[in-house]
Amino acid sequence: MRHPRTRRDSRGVFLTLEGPEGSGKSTQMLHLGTVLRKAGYSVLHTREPGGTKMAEAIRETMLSAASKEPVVPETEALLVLAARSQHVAHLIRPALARGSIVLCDRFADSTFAYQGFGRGLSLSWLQHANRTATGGLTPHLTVLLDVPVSIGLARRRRARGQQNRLDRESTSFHQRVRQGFLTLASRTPRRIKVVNANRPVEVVRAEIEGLVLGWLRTRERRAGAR
Ligand code: ATM
Repeated sequence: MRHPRTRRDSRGVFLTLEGPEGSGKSTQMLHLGTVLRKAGYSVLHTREPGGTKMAEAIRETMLSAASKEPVVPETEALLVLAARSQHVAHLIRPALARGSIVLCDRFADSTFAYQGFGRGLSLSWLQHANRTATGGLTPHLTVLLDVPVSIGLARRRRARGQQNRLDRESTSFHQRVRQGFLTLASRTPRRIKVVNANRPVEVVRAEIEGLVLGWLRTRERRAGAR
C-alpha cells in the first residue's frame, strides 16, 4: 500500500497536540476528545509513536530503557518514521476519509523537535523522510502545550514509573526540544497555536477547548459559504 500524494484529506480534520515532557498533554487530549464527542463529532483518539499494532511494537522498542545498547539518532528517527508510516496508512487516512476528527498525541513536529533540534539531525533530511513516510499529510491544526523544562521534568518525575528512555536525557536536551517546538510554532503560526501549560489544568483546558471549537466553527462557516 503506497501513500496517496494528497497533502490533506478533504473530509476529516487532523488535529495534533504537541509539547515537551510534563506539559499535561495526555490529560488534555482525553478532555478534548470528550468535548468534541459531546459536540457531535466522530473522534479518533490516537498517539505517536503508536496507533497500530506494529507501530505500538516499534514504540516499545524505541522508548524502552531495558537495553544497554546506545541508540543512534538516525535509528531513533527511522523508528518513529516507520511507526508513522503504518499509522498514517492504516489508521489516520482511513479515519479522515470517513470524515472523523483525528486527535493525535504527537506527530511530525515531535520528530523535528526531538530528533532534529534535540539530537541534531538535519531538519531538511527529516522533512524529506517524513514526507515519504506520510505522503505529505500535515495536521490542519496543532496545539503546542508549552511549559518550562524544569517544571515539566519535575511533573514527570512525580508521575513515578512512567519514565522512558527519552525522559532520562539531559536537561540541555530537553531545553533544545522545547526551543525547537517554539521555533516551529514561530515558523508556522497559522497551524501551530502555543498554549501556556504552566497554569492550572482547568485554565489550560478551557483555553484549548475555546481554541479548537472556535477553529472548527470558522472552518465550517467557510465551507458553508463556498
Ligand atoms: P509521550 O511520552 O508523549 O507518549 O511520547 C513518547 C516519547 O516519544 C516522547 N519522549 N519522551 N520522553 C517523545 C518521543 N518522540 C520522538 O522522539 N519523536 C517523535 O517523532 C515522536 C512522535 C515521539
